[in-house]
Amino acid sequence: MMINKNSPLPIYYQIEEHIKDLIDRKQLKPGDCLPSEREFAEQYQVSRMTIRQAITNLVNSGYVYRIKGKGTFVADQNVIELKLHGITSFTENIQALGMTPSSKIIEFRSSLADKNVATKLKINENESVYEIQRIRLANQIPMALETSFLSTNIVKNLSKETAAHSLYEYIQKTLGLSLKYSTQTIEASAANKKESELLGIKKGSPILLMERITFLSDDQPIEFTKSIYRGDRYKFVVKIDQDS
Ligand code: 16G
Repeated sequence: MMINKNSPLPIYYQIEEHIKDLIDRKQLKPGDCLPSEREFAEQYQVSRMTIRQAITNLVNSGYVYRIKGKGTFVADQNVIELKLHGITSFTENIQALGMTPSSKIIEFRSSLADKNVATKLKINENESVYEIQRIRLANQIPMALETSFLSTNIVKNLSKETAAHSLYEYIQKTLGLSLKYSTQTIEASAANKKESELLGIKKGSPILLMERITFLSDDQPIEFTKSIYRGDRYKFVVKIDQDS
């Protein structure tokens, strides 16, 4: 692509528009990694500062996102419509939409339940729990950050490999437990620095904060999850019955 250095349009803007064009025409597809700043600078014969400005603007407009230490990727512009009736896992939801789910484990450990976690799981304070924090991705794009607490007495022998795959599949298929119902709250918030970095969004971006407790048929809580979902990616659908 030719950059017109005599144009009244700033060079970073011309580059920005060119990359947008490649994304809109699907020459760069969601999940694709962009060339590095250095490569771009060589390609366009401009400084790395100029490239950085163009990419920062693309990040801010949601066209691309950065993952620390990895690079810059083309964002999927799709918004996920998630039905809130029925207990479905992240893995199932993403697969049902024809996308590929994956997880990046930030934390996997057994710890002692603090007061809040103990109350939510109806166990004693300082009882042992699994604490799992995962970035949940769809087609390699970070969608949510989930922190789950599960009692080690009920969910036995949980491994990091299992957590990297599907927790609900393990609970239901391997342990043979059936999930009966969940209670869930949803509230609006803004991403802090750490959350924005993990999710590849701008600090202060809208997020949805969710807390879910899932119960077995004997009203025993099995999981307490605090989640952060990207506000630009999720839309929730609720079925409302006349007589409920
Ligand atoms: C959903 C649940 C989460 C659960 C996860 C299990 C919310 C809002 N929803 O995302 O509590 O831990 O599914 O998914 O938190 P997995 O079976 O794919 O691990």
